[in-house]
Amino acid sequence: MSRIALITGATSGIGKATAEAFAGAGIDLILCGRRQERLDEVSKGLSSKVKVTTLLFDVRDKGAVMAMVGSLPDEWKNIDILVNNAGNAHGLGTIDEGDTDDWDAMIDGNVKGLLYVSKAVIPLMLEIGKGHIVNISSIAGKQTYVNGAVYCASKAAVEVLSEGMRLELTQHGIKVTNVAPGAVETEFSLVRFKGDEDRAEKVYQGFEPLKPEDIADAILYAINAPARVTVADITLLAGAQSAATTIYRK
Ligand code: NDP
Ligand code: 8X3
Repeated sequence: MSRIALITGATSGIGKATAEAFAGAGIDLILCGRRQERLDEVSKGLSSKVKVTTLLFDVRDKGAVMAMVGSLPDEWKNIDILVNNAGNAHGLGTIDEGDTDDWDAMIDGNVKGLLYVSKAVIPLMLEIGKGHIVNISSIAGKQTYVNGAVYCASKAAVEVLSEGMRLELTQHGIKVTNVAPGAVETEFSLVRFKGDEDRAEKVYQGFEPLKPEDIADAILYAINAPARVTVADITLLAGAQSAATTIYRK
């Protein structure tokens, strides 16, 4: 029987690459995001390989998360894999000068959003007595960097939530994997710098950043590991990267 995965943030970057990798592995997909056009586009590209359905919601909207996951028809309710990927950085700056709307977006999306989606999906996994949750953290959750305190704090929270979920859920046959990527070229920097393409491009100049597919490969490895193995934590840095902000550029 084929597995079912629910992926948040499937409209772009790591989430989209994960959807593609899962489709290649024959995993049926519940794709989530806030941009219906993008969801339709990704869905159209993959529906020749696997069954695909889409859910449109903002992870920050508790009511919408519960309603949309609750609206899944019975044949989609047996979710085997949840990839909590939706999230972004918003802005880069000191706390005294920080924009509180940016903080809300990061803390509400990266932390509370991940919690809401997990709260909606975990009972479905408990009912079938199995499951796998993959939380996308970041090297920023392990190492704080200048001007990134709030984003780093949001990802440190993801690291702690992964640990907490593993402590709570292992006894119920549900595995939890924390994935912490370094610099991956996606729409991440474009979002962080509010559409400033030149600034976003500079983040990835002078070295070869990770591709979203590299992270998808690691996720696929974790979810395909034998029952006796829990892949608890994976950190992936770019080849030229030795720490969150230490990157050797040519
Ligand atoms: P992208 O900007 O390319 O993708 C972000 C995805 O998250 C989009 O699909 C977006 O979809 C979705 N999303 C963002 N906010 C919300 C929200 N409030 N509600 C629902 N969906 C939301 O960036 P990445 O692929 O790089 O980011 C994916 C994850 O990886 C994030 O958690 C990020 O923090 C993490 N990460 C990224 C790294 C990088 O260098 N790129 C490194 C380490 C971690 P839509 O706009 O359609 O809602
Ligand atoms: C994204 C990677 O180092 O830019 O989480 O924060 S970093």
